[in-house]
Amino acid sequence: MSGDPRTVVRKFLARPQHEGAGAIVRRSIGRFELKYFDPFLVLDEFSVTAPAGFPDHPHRGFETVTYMLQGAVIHEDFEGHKGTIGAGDLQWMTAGRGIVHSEMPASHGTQKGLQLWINLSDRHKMIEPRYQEIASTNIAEASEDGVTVRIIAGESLGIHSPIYTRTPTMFLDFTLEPGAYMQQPVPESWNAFVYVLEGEGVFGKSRSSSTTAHHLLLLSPGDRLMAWNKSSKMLRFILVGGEPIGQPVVQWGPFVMNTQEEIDQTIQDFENFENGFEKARYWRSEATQDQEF
Ligand code: FJE
Ligand code: FE
Repeated sequence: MSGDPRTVVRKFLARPQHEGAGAIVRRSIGRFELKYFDPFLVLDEFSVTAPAGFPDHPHRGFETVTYMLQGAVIHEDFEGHKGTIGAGDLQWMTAGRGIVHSEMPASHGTQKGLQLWINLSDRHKMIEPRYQEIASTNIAEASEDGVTVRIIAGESLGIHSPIYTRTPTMFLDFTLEPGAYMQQPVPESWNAFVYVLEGEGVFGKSRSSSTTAHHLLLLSPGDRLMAWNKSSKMLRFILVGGEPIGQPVVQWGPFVMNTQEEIDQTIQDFENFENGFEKARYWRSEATQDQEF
């Protein structure tokens, strides 16, 4: 038996705003009008040009997914984990009980990407931090009838991503040639959205109006998404879905817990270098040291 296709229920344009140290983000999820789309806390399309960036800062209680679109960022954390995330590369970071890191441009020019924050359920908020990294060349890609999909998380066209998602999540990067049509199953009970990166597309119903870059579309319940490229240019968008956690969310900047008490405890842990923040006491990123305060 087949359910109903998903339709567009809300549409947001993500306008540029300042974040971090001189960085610019187009924030769709996580802004005032859309604080939380369970399990998603933040979706930023970011743009950084040196010396701007995201210098040393902590995280606890969720995952950050960084997917580069242009250029590269260097990340380094207080465990000594360091690397470059280049165009098309993926970093799936489970902050768990605590990470302190910096995310800075790797070279001259403008570096662009997407960063998605995925909440963790109460059982997983304090797990050990973990990274899953995939270089662009190793991200599985499938093509069919003018549709190309890069499988970041979840499954499409019979291909499974190796990424382990603590909170069940799918993350697909679609490119549709002019005239192409796609249909993608999405688990019925999940929350799902589309974020358009390039071109213009028609989503949900064939007769609906088209959507251009930097727009977020929240989708109704349903078992699949349909999309059309009726334009003469390439259409690129991401389709992301996740199983709702259904728990209270208390956020204080980079800390996301279930209760105010847990947030107070987290701030104390961070200030006292305890419960996962031990290594923050003497650590400064090389990127920050280089600035010689
Ligand atoms: C953060 C402000 C921030 N979006 N997109 C406050 F800017 C950040 C932060 C980021 C970020 C980093 C990258 Cl590489 C891409 C981003 C926000 O680092 F974590 C808090 N708390
Ligand atoms: Fe960060």
